[in-house]
Amino acid sequence: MAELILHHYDEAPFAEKIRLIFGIKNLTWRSVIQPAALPKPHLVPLTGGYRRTPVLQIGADIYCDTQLITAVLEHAHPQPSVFPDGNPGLGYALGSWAHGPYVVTSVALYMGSEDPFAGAVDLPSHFFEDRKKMWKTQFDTDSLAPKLPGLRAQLDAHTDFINLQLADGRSFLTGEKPGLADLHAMWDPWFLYRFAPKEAQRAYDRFPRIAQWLARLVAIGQGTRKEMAPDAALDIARAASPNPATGVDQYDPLGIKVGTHVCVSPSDYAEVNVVGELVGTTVRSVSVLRHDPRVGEVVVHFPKIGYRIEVV
Ligand SMILES: N[C@@H](CCC(=O)N[C@@H](CS)C(=O)NCC(=O)O)C(=O)O
Repeated sequence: MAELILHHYDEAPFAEKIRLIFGIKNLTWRSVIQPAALPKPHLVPLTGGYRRTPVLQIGADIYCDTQLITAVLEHAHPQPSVFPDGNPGLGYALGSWAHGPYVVTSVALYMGSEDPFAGAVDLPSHFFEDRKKMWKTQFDTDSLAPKLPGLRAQLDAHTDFINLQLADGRSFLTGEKPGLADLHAMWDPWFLYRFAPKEAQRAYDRFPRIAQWLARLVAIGQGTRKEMAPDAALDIARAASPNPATGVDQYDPLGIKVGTHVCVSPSDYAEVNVVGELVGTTVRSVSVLRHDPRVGEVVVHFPKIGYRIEVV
């Protein structure tokens, strides 16, 4: 198998999920640092416009979104599993909670906080403006101030789910081993401690088990990480051929034939039309072939959940 190349930046909480999966599975991977805000000239040739973080590259196959990246890694490296309790369906389904209301609440708290640069994070100066635009389908940053108490109440109710799981003294949410449920749930404290420390203190100080659990997760480490220059990753894509196409899933309800031009876009935030030829679907994913002057032929894979797929 070609090397695992993760396009990310260190402050990205969604990327931390995948870095910790590398840690749980003790994998060796290449790290390509991409900018935290647009423009992303070394990412877009691979993805066709998708700008979110992280993206996993394996040769000329490009996997977008942590839902799909997790499934790819779990399939290729089943042990140790990210479902130590033997409940993969529940683990994946929890992503719809985490990536929706749970994450959006914390991001809105951060964007609405008085000093959204209070944390010791290394971010470009246009980061805030970039995120204001990116999150506009979920909330209007300029009118968040009066909503902060309500958002804090929402966050506390979500946090209580974590407390309920940890209440019996277990090390991780589903038992003594870490798994995807932990990675979904840790997003918000991991993010808020870095980006909005005062909000984090307010939310988590009274629950010592949260900080202890977070420390156990961070201690897993990232596996073996080796840096790679962005141009080298683009060269690897150009030199490689995508995996053979799988064709359309026999039960696929979309009714789109292989070879049809489609556009795929996130349907929640950071919408963008990634256009290509449909080469395959599975019950949970869609794959499109693109031709790019810098990287040649690449296949970009997306999960179906959270993405719109339309004929163009
Ligand atoms: N559903 C996506 C969400 C990814 C996401 O929103 N990532 C944040 C960073 S942690 C992002 O893309 N921010 C904008 C950017 O990096 O350009 C996933 O699970 O991968």
